[in-house]
Amino acid sequence: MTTGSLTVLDDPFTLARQLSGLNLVDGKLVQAVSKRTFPVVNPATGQRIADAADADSDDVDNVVAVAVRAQVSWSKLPARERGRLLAEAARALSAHTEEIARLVALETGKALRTESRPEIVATADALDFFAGLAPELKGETVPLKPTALTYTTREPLGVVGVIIPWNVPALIMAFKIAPALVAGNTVVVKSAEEAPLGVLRVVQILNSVLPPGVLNILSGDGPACGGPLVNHPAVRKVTFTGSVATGRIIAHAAAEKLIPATLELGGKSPMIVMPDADLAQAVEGAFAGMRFTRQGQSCTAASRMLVHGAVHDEFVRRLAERVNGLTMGDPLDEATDIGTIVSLSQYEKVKHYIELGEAQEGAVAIRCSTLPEDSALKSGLFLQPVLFTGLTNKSRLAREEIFGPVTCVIRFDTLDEAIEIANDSDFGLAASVWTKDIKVALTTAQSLEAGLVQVNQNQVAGPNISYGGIKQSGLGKELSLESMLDHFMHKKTVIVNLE
Ligand code: TXE
Repeated sequence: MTTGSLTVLDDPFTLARQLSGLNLVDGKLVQAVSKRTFPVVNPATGQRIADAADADSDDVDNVVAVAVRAQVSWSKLPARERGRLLAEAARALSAHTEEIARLVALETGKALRTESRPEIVATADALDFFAGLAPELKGETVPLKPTALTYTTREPLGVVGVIIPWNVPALIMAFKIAPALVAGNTVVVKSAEEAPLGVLRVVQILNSVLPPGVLNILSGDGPACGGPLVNHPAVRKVTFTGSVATGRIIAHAAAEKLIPATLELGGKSPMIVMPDADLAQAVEGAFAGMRFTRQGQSCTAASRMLVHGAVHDEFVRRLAERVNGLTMGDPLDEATDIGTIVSLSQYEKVKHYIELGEAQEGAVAIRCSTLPEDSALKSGLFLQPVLFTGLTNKSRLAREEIFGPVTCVIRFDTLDEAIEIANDSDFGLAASVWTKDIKVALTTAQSLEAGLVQVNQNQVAGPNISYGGIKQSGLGKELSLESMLDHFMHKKTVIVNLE
């Protein structure tokens, strides 16, 4: 099948080889200036599936020059025309959902049915959502004085640097590139080392519709490629999702240049289960909120479950039973619920936390699901989900982002205690409260220190809600009209003297 100028390639191994060693600059697939590459590994088998271009500052200089040139004509297009092109590009992407989902499953280890396919469907939806917001790039008139006409216009910032992680690579990229492009900016993306291929394919497909140079992507090492991108004098805004440590480096660089930076960092999101909660619903919410099907590799993962003593044991029993029912296996197999951890370094990080938890007095580790027996997967980075009980909020497991299938279930006796524990964290990304009492729900939502609070649900989000954390979870907001207007544009005021 062919859509636009690109043929759909359902075999992810062939597609990976075709994209091997390439970046996309000015509408063309090109090697890195140095011609260097690094291997891309399938975490389910440990085998190398392709190489990725190892771009550095020379590539950054080239691509930023391209993006600066392209921005002149892109910003002059009527906003609705930019939106129309992005909507058309989103449709082209939809026709390639299956092949990209398979490629993302192959390089990240995320199961196709439960994670990778829904991600690509959501990616096209996010692009389409922002495409539809093009008519909203409006200014205002201001009643300064009767003898002056005062108005504001929204203007793009210029070239935007986008640095993305590997956990939800295509969707997180869409959250950033879509508002940036509709606003009239041009974009240079730096993909994550672990997942460079799926997003390269997404950008290639979008480029079959968008003018050349408007949307470009490099793969490369964080400091060697992401660093020069952030520091490049012509890059006027940076938007980043990743670790707190890298977020700090990027924030410093942005402060030095005095450009805005949006940072989506980690989380340690609490989920408060009150004794009157519908327990079946809360268990299902815990299951979805912890994102077990993604091996807990989610910044909003409900990784601190605060459960009232009256329902604690039953909650743990039911949650363990629910997670036990999941099938772990080859990410490309439709029967698989849980695939692998993304990389060896993440696998070792998560295992270290599990060992730490097991060494703590009083902690009980409940291991769920069974590792796959398939011998072809014996070198895969499979890890059984673990529920820890008997930990306190002071333990490292409850304080640090593990980014794996490890949950702490902490017992509490009063709502005040639960809120105190929930807020006793360096992070403030998401939180939820589970109760049938509306007053408890609303007062708790008011007291929780988080960018997103959900009541009797978890992980139900969409591109039209504002998203972003407080404390060490980040700076600025993503998604919604607000992110496009406030974070990818500046407001210019014009005063016309009528005297
Ligand atoms: O993150 P990094 P890593 C958290 C999670 C995870 C930990 C480490 O806890 O275990 O971070 O993951 C680029 N200048 N999250 O090592 O290093 C890098 O190349 C510019 C939570 O993957 O932050 C990649 O593209 N860029 C998170 C991106 O930053 C740099 C999702 C993320 O890498 C750079 C991912 C530099 N100096 C990890 N150094 C979430 N909030 O969802 C690295 N990069």
